[in-house]
Amino acid sequence: MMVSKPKSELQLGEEPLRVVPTTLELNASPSVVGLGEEVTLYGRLHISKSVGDVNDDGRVDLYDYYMVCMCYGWEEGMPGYEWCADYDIDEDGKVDLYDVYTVASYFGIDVWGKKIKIQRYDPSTDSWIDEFELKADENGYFEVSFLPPQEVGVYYYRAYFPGGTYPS
Ligand SMILES: [Ca+2]
Ligand SMILES: [Ca+2]
Repeated sequence: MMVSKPKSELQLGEEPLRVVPTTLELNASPSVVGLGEEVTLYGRLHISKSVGDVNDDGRVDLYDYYMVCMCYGWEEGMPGYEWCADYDIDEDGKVDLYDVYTVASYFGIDVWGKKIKIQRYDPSTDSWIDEFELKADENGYFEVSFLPPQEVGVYYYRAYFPGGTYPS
């Protein structure tokens, strides 16, 4: 009988995060498997909004840039400003060059394009080793099925999301 136990743990990158995954869940099914049986690790990545991601879809792309440019010059009190308020990124009451610049400087962030690493704990070296790399779908779900090591034991896995880095 082999025991495979999941461990859900979130590690953030060393750089200050600009795209912040708020939680990363990891589950295993089944959590106890016999020799030769597959186990499925699955989970979900929840992210918080990145600066400049005005429509909150995890990407700072042309859409965000276009929307801010569409509202360029609009100020509080002008007719239709309510519609543009979401694009006033620094919330100073006007959509101006600063807001356009902010989107431009975060342009290219794509949290769904980032790979989630599934790592296994190696007690002999007291470290986590990479087992799989996968991407979450547009709703944040990810899943991988595999054959665990063919030795009786307890295995710990975690999902690791490399911290958001600023596109250079
Ligand atoms: Ca977006
Ligand atoms: Ca503004």
